[in-house]
Amino acid sequence: MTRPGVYSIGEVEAMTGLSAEVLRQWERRYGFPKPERTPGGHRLYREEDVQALKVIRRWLDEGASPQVAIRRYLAQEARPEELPRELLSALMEADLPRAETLFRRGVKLLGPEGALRGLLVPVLKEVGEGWHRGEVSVAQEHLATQFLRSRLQELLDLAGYPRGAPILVTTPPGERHELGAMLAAYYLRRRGFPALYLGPDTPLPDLEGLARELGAQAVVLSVLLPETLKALPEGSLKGLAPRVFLGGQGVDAETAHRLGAVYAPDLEALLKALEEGA
Ligand code: B12
Repeated sequence: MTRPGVYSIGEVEAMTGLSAEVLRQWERRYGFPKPERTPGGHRLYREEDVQALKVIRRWLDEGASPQVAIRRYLAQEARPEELPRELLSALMEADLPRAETLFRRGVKLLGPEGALRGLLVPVLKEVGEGWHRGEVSVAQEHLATQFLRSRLQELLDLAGYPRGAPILVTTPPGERHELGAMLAAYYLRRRGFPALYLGPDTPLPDLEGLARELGAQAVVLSVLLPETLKALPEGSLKGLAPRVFLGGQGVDAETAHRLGAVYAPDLEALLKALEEGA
């Protein structure tokens, strides 16, 4: 006899159609479900386990493998503090459906900006740092960065296209780190600024030409590698657009000033400067 809401393995078998043998095997292999034990060692499953197993059973019937179905379920249930670690592990295992589920859960729990700050940026940094240390292969880094870049692009597209004189957002020539620029474009669009993200590594004459053609109100450059700015002559960013902003970890106020641009220490400061200039 079991307590209400608590079930023996036989009862679970009857309710879910999953055999006792399968339930024990999953527990050994995947650590799920994890029943309590009676003093005599008998397994006791909770109501949540039964509900979870019913969902997983449905996915198996639809053709998923047990491993995929269990991981997908656990991803759906992950707590906010577990999300970065779980997302990183899904990306390192090239399990993109699980990564997708985790990212969507992050957006649901933390909101789009919270998911960018608290999930996407930390995971991207962790992957990049792993690559810099030689612990993550180029192929793994590409797959993970591509996935994260696409999620950011998706949010950028959903942020709409505010009207008005555009703000061109890119990175300086030679700078391939592009997530900072995409993040800046996203923040601007969310605040109603017509930011256009051009992709990274834009030659300055082309940038100036496009800015003139579109009547851009500003150019915003994200800089991670200080070397990309070193070779540029004094005042060389000044004429790109009526206002030129530089931000990111590879630039400081002095360098920005030397090049004829305004230094934005962070995204809030950039928004404020643009609002004031409007
Ligand atoms: C991911 C990453 C990569 C990826 C880039 C993928 C991509 N498509 O973007 C890969 C693996 C390809 C890569 C390559 C390289 N990388 Co790298 N990379 C990183 C890493 C881990 C994260 C950078 C990133 O994208 N961050 C995401 C952004 C959103 O976060 P953030 O930079 O902190 O930005 C915040 C603020 O700065 C601000 N911000 C950003 N941009 C802007 C713009 C404005 C206007 C404003 C207001 C604010 C703002 O907002 C963000 C939110 O808080 C950093 C290390 C680190 N911990 O930062 C190294 C790092 C930047 N890389 C570095 C280097 C050296 C390289 C390589 C040269 C290595 C090599 N030998 O090939 C290449 C160069 C590529 C190139 N030519 O650009 C160095 C730079 C050192 C230096 N000071 O020169 C770092 C610091 C690593 C290190 N510890 O040595 N890298």
